[in-house]
Amino acid sequence: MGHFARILCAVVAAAVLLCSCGAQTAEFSYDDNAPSLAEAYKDYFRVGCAINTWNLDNPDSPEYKTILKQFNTLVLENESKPDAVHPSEDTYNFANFDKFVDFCEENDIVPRGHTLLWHSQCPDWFFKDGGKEVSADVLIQRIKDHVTTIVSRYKGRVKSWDVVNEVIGDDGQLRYSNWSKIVGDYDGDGDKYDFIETAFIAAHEADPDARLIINDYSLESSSSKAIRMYNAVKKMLEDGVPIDGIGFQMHIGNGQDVAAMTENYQILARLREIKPDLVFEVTEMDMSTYNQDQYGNNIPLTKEQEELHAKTYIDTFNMLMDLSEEGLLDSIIFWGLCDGNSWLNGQRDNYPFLIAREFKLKPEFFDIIDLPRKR
Ligand code: 9MR
Repeated sequence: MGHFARILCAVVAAAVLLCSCGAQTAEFSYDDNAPSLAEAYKDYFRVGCAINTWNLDNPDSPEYKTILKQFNTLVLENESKPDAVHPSEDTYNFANFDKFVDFCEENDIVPRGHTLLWHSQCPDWFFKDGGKEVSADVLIQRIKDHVTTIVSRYKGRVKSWDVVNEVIGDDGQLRYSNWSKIVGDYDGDGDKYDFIETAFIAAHEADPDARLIINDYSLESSSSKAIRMYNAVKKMLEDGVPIDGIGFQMHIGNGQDVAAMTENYQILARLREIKPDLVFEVTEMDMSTYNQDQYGNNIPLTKEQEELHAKTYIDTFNMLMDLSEEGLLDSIIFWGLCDGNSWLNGQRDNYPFLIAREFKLKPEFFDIIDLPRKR
């Protein structure tokens, strides 16, 4: 090797060393030299998080810089739900949703819509008519108007919608809600999926290119719930309902059984026998780590718990990359920006994410960043 080539090799080696050291020494998720989750997983899936529009107010803030650095898909945590967008029959509030979609477009980020119909955070006016319970006919019309108005407004812009959220109950049956009770078996075909079908058909008519998702929790952790969802979606697909995919919320726990999750994903993957291009999205991921002493005081995680958290995340991300390689998954979303922003913090502190409070990077963040390169 000539003198010049040797110098060149040394310079390149030094630069590589500097870059990798820089990444490992990055302290915060918004640091210039911090590696990016979205970048690390670009060959597998988009990586996103749930935000609130106040996170977009200050371009110098850690949350704003973290969003741009780490994520390439986003969803609103609360501001695109029925109570926020459609508080009374004649009132739509689109200001925050508009601000969110504009921000995403300006920054090449894919926005999701969460959620068109839900039993929770849903105003009561939907179900009332002059003080009485509304009729099925009127409620069907209200569902159509609600879905059509919102989806048409963001036609071609919001690429993926949670059309309905949490319609399967914890008992494995269709959830009993005002929607299922009032609309009931409207078409007389023996099932009560009619409110769901109405919402999907209206969403598809409003934006034929949008991805329409049926979203729920515990699909990954409960085989009975996965089977119930399988049966419901199978019936609706056979009836021609335009469902494009399943949303797995993935509110999981430290030490979650990843082998069981893999099996539950495969139960729902069998829907591809009916719809070959059916997709999955991970829509609300977090990994809870409640930690209290016997007196109910918050205490820090032990080293063993932290290691278990890292291992469970590694196994989970390997499973998610497998699903991506099967062509089933192209988007995962964390339900919050960092530990301090999670809905799981209440009376008890929680540490569910890869990014800690104050946007500090945990060691497991780097494990997850390194994973795709190791496959
Ligand atoms: O994170 C949301 C929290 O701020 C709200 O108070 C709560 C109200 O129900 O909804 C939370 O988000 C939920 C999501 O919309 C649907 N799946 C479960 C999420 C966590 O509860």
